[in-house]
Amino acid sequence: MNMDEQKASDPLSEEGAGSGPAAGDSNTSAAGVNTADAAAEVAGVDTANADGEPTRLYSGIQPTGDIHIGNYLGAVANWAKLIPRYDCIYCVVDYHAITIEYDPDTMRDAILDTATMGMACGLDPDHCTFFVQSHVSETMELAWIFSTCTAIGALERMTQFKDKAAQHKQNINAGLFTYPVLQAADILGVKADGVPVGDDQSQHLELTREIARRFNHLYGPVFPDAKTLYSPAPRIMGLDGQGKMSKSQGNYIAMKDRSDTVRKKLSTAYTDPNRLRRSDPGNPDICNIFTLHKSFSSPDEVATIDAECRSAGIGCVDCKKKLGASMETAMTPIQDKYEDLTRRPDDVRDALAAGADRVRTLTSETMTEVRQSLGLR
Ligand code: AQP
Repeated sequence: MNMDEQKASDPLSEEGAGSGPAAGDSNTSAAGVNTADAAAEVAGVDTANADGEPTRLYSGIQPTGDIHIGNYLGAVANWAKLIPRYDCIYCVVDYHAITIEYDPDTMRDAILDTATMGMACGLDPDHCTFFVQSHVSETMELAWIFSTCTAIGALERMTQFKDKAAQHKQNINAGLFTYPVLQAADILGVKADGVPVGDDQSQHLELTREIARRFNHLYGPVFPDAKTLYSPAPRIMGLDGQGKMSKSQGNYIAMKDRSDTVRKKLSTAYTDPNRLRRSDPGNPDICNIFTLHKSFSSPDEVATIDAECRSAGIGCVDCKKKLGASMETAMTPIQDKYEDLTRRPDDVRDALAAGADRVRTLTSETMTEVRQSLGLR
């Protein structure tokens, strides 16, 4: 399958360590999509590998709904930019998705759809490894072993578990609780030493590092210390201004949404809460619409909007109209690519199968080492 080449920018900033995950300063491509360097983990958090620079990256996305612009800006767009520079392994994490209630009749389509949109967003299987989690069963074996290296107290502290348990009171299952252990097995099974994610995953990745250290301490040095890599926009807020943009909260713009839908959703989106009248000066620093401009609009337009918002030269309605136009420019080629790929589902399936073959080989090699280290075989 031939996909469009992704334009490479330097995706990891060595100086990024210390700059933190603020959604902000960006360079913007002619296509209007943010191409700024990804900042590495915040200062003070242990992230470094022995030689500092990761070589193999792993990350995943759940097939729990439409990929939205939060997933895209926080993760998937960055994954695509990292492809030319690293050995990138990306995954549709269906085993993670079954930790909440779901419909088995639609799951197969949801997995294919997530993979299709991922490819349309630039996860070109000719240049990275892209697969479905449940196609590699060796990872589950590693997850079991890791569960013996994981303190229950550490899992109890996971804020995502607390949030999901509150959202799914009728189904607080053991898989939801041990979700980060499986995530650690996904990452470490392929010995990835870099994990590009949105900032909602920081705590899970700290646990991945703890699990690796515990295993290495008990059984010998097998696993790398996986570094967290943030995109330039690691947290996109929901349109309701109530928290992060989430599939489950319905506060999102889907990558599939065409311009009419985008404009409609933007028209009611939360902005600077202190700007009550058109004549009030606004504060772009606390406006989610401005954050989106930084990801979708050109640097010149961002600078103009910043100045005009602060001086009340532009109102929120016009600001949103400009954002809608920038988003249309950036999203239309992706949507066209997605539609093209939906007409060739077997190409998508074949690419995913090839990806699973490679990951199975890598994880099998790791498991041979792991079983020997454990004294099992
Ligand atoms: N709002 C966001 N801003 C920045 N990054 C985000 N990510 C998710 N939401 C935002 C990043 O997207 C990647 C894939 O996420 P996921 O699908 O595996 O799981 P999620 O974080 O649970 O996604 P949602 O949309 O928020 O789903 P629900 O509602 O089910 O919780 C990850 O790298 C994530 O950081």
